[in-house]
Amino acid sequence: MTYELIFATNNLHKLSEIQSLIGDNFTIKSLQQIGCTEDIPETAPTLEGNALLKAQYVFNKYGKNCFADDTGLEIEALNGRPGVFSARYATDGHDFEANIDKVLEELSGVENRKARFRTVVALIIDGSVYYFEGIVNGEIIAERKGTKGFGYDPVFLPDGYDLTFAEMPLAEKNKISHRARAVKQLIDFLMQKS
Ligand code: ITT
Repeated sequence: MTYELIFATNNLHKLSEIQSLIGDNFTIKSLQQIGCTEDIPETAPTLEGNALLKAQYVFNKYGKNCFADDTGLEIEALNGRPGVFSARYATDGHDFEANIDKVLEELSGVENRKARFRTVVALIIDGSVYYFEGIVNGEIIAERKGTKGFGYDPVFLPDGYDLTFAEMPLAEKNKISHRARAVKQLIDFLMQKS
């Protein structure tokens, strides 16, 4: 059976990442494909809350099964910041360069560089809510390396690798990333249902 699911995101990088992770059993549609052009507010204080807000919005308005994710970069020496504020850490918008600058500045002279990306996926099927989580541990390096990916990728070095997420081919990042891990759990769950 083929599942149709809406992925409640406007981030095309994430859509293509997830599309390449999900096989033929699932047809994933973007917000754009269902004609949803609103910017869904992400006002919750946690990743779980924001993921649910986005999924709930689509489910309520369009009556379609859907999932949404929210991701944060959690830096140990900054008490988990930028966390739920990762997208708008330096400014109101999604200014990746300014966000990286702010993090590097805050970590300047700080020895503990430990950080992790954490993704939470909220899935709504027929009104029931399910959560999935994926984590990748690593560290924040002092200068940008690489041009692939997005967000904080140029300064994130995953544990056990000597390439940042921005230096790795997408296929490589997809094998180990926070989102990949959360989506893998989502897929395993859906497989059991199908
Ligand atoms: P949507 O809300 O439309 O899904 P978004 O860009 O806000 O897109 P997230 O809330 O999932 O995406 O992520 C928040 C921020 O965390 C994002 O803007 C990036 O700065 C950062 N981020 C998320 N995933 C990342 C990744 O794989 N690599 C680097 N940075 C990432």
